Amino acid sequence: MRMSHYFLPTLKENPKEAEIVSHRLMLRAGMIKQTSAGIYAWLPLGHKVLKKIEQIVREEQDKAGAQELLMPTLQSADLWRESGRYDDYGEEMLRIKDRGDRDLLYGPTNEEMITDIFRSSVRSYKDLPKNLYHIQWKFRDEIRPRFGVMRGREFLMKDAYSFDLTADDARHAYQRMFLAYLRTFRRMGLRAIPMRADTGPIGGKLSHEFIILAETGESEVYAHKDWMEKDTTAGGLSYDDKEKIGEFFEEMTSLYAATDEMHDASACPEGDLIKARGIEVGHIFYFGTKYSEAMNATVQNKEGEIVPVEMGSYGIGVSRLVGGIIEANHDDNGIVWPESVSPFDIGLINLKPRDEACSKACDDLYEKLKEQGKDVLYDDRDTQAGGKFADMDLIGLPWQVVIGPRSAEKGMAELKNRKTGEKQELSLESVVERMAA
Ligand code: P5A
Repeated sequence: MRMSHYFLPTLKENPKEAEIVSHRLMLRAGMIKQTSAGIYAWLPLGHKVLKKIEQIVREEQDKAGAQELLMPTLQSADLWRESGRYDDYGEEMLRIKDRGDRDLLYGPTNEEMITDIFRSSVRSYKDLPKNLYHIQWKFRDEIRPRFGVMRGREFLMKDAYSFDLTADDARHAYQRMFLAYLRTFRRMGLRAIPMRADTGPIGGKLSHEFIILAETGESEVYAHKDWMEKDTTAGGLSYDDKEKIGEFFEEMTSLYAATDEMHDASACPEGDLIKARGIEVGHIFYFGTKYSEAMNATVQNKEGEIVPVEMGSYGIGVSRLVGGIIEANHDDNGIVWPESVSPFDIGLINLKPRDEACSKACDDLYEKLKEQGKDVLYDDRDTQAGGKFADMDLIGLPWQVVIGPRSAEKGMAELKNRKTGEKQELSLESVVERMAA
């Protein structure tokens, strides 16, 4: 993408309304624009990151055996009357009337709708287990939307729902998602700690929040210090290995970590305990038959009895993750994207577009890198070098390639690693080789 054509409205000054670094940087890097309180338009650069995160979430859900579908944002209030949550959910729910005076709502979550989809077609234990998910916009009329996309009113969530015959099977479904979540967050370069959590309006008894530590986090959390080094990827562990997944879950949950509401200091020696602030990027629930009983979602078991299905639900804050990843990856000059979610692979800076040889070298390199399948943001604007460096650092692509008239003459370029700041003089061919590797 040529920057001279790209819609990238960067800002030099810090916007006054932004209280935390990720919000400031997202506005300054031209990633988002607020359209109403807690509601954002995703501009091209922000949209690319959102889609990358969404894709990692999707791939890891699919690997864990969940199946993607897509439910609407608008829901009928009647479903929520069946579960009893229409009145319980309170002011956070955006209620709408259609022209026929029927009550609708903009979904804050989809337990009721998925339970309705399930009950309308599944009859037998032979159809179980199932895990269905979608990645869809949600609306919660938060009293205090703040910190940009971190606590929005409209936000993108991945929500999965598991259906099982027995409580034991449901616990296994929960453990698989637990593992899938750890793998998902690691792929984004995040250390997310699973913490025992309160179930709130979703309900049930067993619940974990996945928390990344950050000074700007909204909640107070407690964790054993060993979490800072713990390997949470469970490499080699197969989703078919039920027993090992159970053991992995036991191992992970035996190391202490809890949110404020669930904290019990007697469960962890004071000297080993870390008290910190955290950002909740995911939340999983096992709530058994809460919805299936209320909404009559039943199957026939092996003995021919009709029983309510055992359910769980599993959320990831996809749009919140964009902010969360920036909180964990930035410096004084801007964002430092992990490669897996970076909006482009490489930023190419042409220091002097009016210089014919310099532009030729840049244009050639741009084409070669694209041939290698690299996504390149090419700063071909006829503007001051200082501003180009600043913009490129601000938007945080992992690699920068800089070419000026002098280096072009020698067939050389400067390759900079955004994270370490390390710079290297390389021939143009070596740049292509290095980037392709
Ligand atoms: C689990 C999936 C649920 O809604 N029902 C379906 C369950 N859980 S949750 O914890 O309430 O939300 C899941 C994740 O969504 C993100 N999130 C938000 N992101 C941005 N702005 C918000 N206002 C917001 N509220 C929730 C969080 O990452 C949360 O873990």
